[in-house]
Amino acid sequence: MKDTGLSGAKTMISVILPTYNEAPNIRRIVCAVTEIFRDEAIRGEVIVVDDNSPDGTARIAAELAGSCPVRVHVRTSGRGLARSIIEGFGLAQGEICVVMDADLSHPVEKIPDMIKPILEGTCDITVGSRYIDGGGNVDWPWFRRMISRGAALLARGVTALSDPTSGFMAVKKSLLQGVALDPLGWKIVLEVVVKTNARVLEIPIVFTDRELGESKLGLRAQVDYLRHLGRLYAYRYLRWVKGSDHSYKNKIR
Ligand SMILES: Nc1nc2c(ncn2[C@@H]2O[C@H](COP(=O)(O)OP(=O)(O)OP(=O)(O)O)[C@@H](O)[C@H]2O)c(=O)[nH]1
Ligand SMILES: [Mg+2]
Repeated sequence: MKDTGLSGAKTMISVILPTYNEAPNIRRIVCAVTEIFRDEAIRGEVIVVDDNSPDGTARIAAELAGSCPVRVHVRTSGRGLARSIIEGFGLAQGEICVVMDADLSHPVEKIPDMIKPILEGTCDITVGSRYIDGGGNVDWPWFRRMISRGAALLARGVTALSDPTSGFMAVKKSLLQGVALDPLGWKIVLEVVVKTNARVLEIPIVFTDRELGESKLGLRAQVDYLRHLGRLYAYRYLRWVKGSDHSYKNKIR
């Protein structure tokens, strides 16, 4: 067992996996996260929040409960990625919540790097970034890269995050208490970072395009992103103008 400084820590970690039709990936991701818990002596749980996927994702995840520390929550109304993650926060027993995609695009081996700075008190949130030294994208088509860069540029006015559309984050759960999170759209990382105005540290990650299953990112998601950004700009600047928030962009390290 590696000594990462995490072993012996009493802090519990909840890894939230939102899923919709991830039958080809769910077993691999839950087992991979469980292995990281074991190798790094992390006291952790996995919470699968499934939007009643017709492909049986929830059933497969539930079958793993005998061998992995996994709980499955099936939602039956109001399908939505951000909604699912917000419900996952509510179900989490851990003091730190890690949010990641279930399609193996986010590197599970980075979980220790994501939680360590929070355990050490260096920051309250970590965000996996493809756009800092050591980060990157593998097998991503040029148009996806372009959309990602464009989306980051549009968010510049509300956050200094280099990769605001990243879906990989770790957050101290106590930070979310009393914060009204908007379930619109897909970008819960951006929502949490802007609304909590917390100390954020970016961790380099290499994002790998999904090998199995289908993307759920369509035109609707892009339109929702713009609507979401509009709401975040209004939120940030109204507070700033009213003087209730002096720094309209939180510091990113
Ligand atoms: N609960 C829930 N999860 C969802 C929903 N849509 C997507 N997801 C999950 O959210 C994560 C990210 O969705 P993806 O389809 O991978 O989106 P993406 O990474 O932008 O696009 P691709 O990797 O190209 O598929 C995956 O784990 C999905 O299964 C949804 O409506 N509800
Ligand atoms: Mg994906």
